[in-house]
Amino acid sequence: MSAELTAADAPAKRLSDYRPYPFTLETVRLDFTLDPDATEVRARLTFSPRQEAAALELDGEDLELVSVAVDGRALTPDDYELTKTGLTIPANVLPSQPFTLETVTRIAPSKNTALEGLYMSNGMYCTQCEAEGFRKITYYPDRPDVMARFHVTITGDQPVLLANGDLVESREGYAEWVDPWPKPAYLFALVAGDLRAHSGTFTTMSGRKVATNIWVRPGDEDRCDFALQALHRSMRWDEEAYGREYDLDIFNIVAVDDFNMGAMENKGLNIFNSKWVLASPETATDADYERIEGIIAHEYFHNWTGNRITCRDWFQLCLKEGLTVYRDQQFTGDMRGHATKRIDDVLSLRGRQFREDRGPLSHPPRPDHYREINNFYTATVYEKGAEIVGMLHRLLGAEGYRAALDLYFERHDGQACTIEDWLKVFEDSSGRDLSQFKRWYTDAGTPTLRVRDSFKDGTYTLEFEQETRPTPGQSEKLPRHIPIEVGLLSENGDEVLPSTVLEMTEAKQSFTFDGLATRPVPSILRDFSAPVRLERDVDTSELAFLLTHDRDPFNRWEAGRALAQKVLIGRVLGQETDASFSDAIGALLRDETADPAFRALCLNLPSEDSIAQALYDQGETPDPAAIYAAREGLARDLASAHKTLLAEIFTSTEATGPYSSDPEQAGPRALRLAVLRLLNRIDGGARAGALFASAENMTESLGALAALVQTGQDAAAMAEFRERWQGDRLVMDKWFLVQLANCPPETALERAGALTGDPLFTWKTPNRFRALMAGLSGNHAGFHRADGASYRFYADWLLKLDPVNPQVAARMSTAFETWTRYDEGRREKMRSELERIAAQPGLSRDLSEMTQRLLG
Ligand code: 0A1
Ligand code: ZN
Repeated sequence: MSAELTAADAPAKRLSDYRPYPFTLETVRLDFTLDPDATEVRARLTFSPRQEAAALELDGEDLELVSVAVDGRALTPDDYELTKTGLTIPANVLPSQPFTLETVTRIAPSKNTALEGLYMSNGMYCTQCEAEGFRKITYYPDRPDVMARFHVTITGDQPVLLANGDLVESREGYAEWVDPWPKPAYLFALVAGDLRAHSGTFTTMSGRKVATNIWVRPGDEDRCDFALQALHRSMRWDEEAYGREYDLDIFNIVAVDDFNMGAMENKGLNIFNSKWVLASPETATDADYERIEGIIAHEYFHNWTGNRITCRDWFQLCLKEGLTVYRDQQFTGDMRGHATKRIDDVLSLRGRQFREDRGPLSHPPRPDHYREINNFYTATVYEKGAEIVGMLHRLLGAEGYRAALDLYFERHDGQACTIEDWLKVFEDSSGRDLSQFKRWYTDAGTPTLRVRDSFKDGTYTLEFEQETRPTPGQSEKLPRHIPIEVGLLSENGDEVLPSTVLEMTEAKQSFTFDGLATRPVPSILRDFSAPVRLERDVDTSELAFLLTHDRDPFNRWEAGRALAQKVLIGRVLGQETDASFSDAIGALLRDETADPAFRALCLNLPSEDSIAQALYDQGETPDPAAIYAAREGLARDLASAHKTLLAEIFTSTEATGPYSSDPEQAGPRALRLAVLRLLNRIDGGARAGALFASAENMTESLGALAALVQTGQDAAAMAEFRERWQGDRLVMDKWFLVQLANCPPETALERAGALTGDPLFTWKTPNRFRALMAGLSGNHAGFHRADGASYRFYADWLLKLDPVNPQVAARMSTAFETWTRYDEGRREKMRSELERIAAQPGLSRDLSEMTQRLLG
């Protein structure tokens, strides 16, 4: 069991230790005979040596080895070395010519609760092999730079038997799949079960017909069409935006209920957490629809950025993830509007990645060491990785970016690549030197960008200074190459300098703009052109001016956000605050020309966690209860100040006609719910109650429920919701989450405790565990109660989950990543919980590494 290996005995892997594999793997034949307790895997691997006298090292974990043969000759245990982590056949036992290794192994998918390798979910077999799960299926060089063509047979009594590639033979109880594209083992997939397909056809740009299927459990067929259409939109978009065509005759997506992550891009056979496939208006929210479309796109886009061109080693993870996230962000922007998409993405970047970067888990997008790679599927690798691609796009322009990507696909198709290969493509296609830019990949930490400005004799000067704090293991930081998009506005709001990208490369650098009649108002870091923390002394009137006049929608929103943050921090610290934020909100509420989704984003107050972070960044110690009170107080004051306008908007945004998740309907609905959240503070939950009673879609139903929970008067609605949806696992996840994330903080822990006793709390299902625990940790003041009781409760559950599913336990431990932000009392309490976890005998490598890093 890998759980017995603790971080203490697992040495860190280092990028600098990379060595190519000494064999070429020519062909792979796998024969599966399925059985819940004893699945037999017969593997025939043909290797040809690339070096003289190299031993054959194969990874393997939790496998029962039945037999090993080389070129048909059975080996005895004296011929090889078998350990907990693999099988080694010494060079003297191997031919110096190409040879075939045949192994037979047995595994027990029904006992696999870690959900890595081959496991079972509701009677269905499925696999998860990224990053290192294939070694739990058979002995194999489980590393992404070993790519091979797979030929797979499945024998089993399930009606549907799926694997990667194209189906070449099938009869009852048997299927044979051949994948013509060489791939690393992490992209292998197998699914077997009683499944139903929702099917379609996609005709590619060269006229080939591709069969598309969404496979689900019986009964879920009517919730698949949105995902199928999203897949077709993604396929078309990748042809149009990147010239990338699909390359097999079939594309399958399978939905499973037990899944550690969101979804997985296995070649031709994507496997999805059912949460990100199944959608109907009654059960999915507008936000779910948008996420489903985005994740379907993400996994599909991996076909080129990840599968056709993969990573040389796991240190390069952001090569495929950063680029693919960037591509899915572009896609969603094209489908649903770029301005709101950018704001959503920046909110999530700051909420997750900046938070990660500011604490003990900070690491470079391309780390140079790790113990457990599963712990590096992080916001830094994904979201910051995407920001870096976005900066390259901005620096090179649309045409330059497309030329670089064309060269990337042309030069590296079929290869396992590095960040160096990627940057070289940009250098070669643009003629630019990107050696300084590369620091974005190799350095951890979020740079702070300080700005000062001055105006004299018609010349306006912007003076920038960048600084990055030390991060774990990296104390000295050199300046980065930062694209700063700016525009200048005149005092009546006209743009006197349209958007321009300034390139900062020095620690301190000034830019001047001549020939101006009056002092302009700067709009800096438009469209959030770089993942930095901007620091500038701006007065509230200038922010209010930008909120009204900026042409750049991101910076308009950003000005409103900065205003809100200023007011909130002022309230937390007991300082005088002025009325400019409330006035600006009033102006926005009256501005019917503004996009409703945009207005909704402006009305949403910064989260308690982000206020805590802002205080910490300013050198203050955040007090969770004071933050909660300040935010509630501001919401109440805004509601009182604008109650008539808000009530009018609440009425006028009521949707008519059948539900659609399109932005045309989702935008006004988002605005309506944002307004409801404010009015709810002064109407005693009256509107929320009425909306809950009349709602016909999950967006409104859940929005109303969240508002009721916030008032503490939700008992009847909660019971009714549970009664109606108890048979629906996805909706019940929402039920668990919504009450904990939104309830008054003093009730959160008690509620969480009671919910763990609910028979529907099936904690071994990752989605259910996450719903409850993320609900609690998302209740900022409830999680950070001063007595530390929530910390203890949370840590107890991590310890309980760890032996069952270490990967999820480790990911959930990030609730503690902000422990250094708080006062001594809370810090000590969190630290002692982390130490208690770290000291647990038999702790998994996953959670052990996380607690050690968290403790620094
Ligand atoms: N590559 C997938 C995410 C993923 C990563 C790891 C997994 O198991 C440890 C599962 C999925 C993606 O980016 O969507
Ligand atoms: Zn991905």
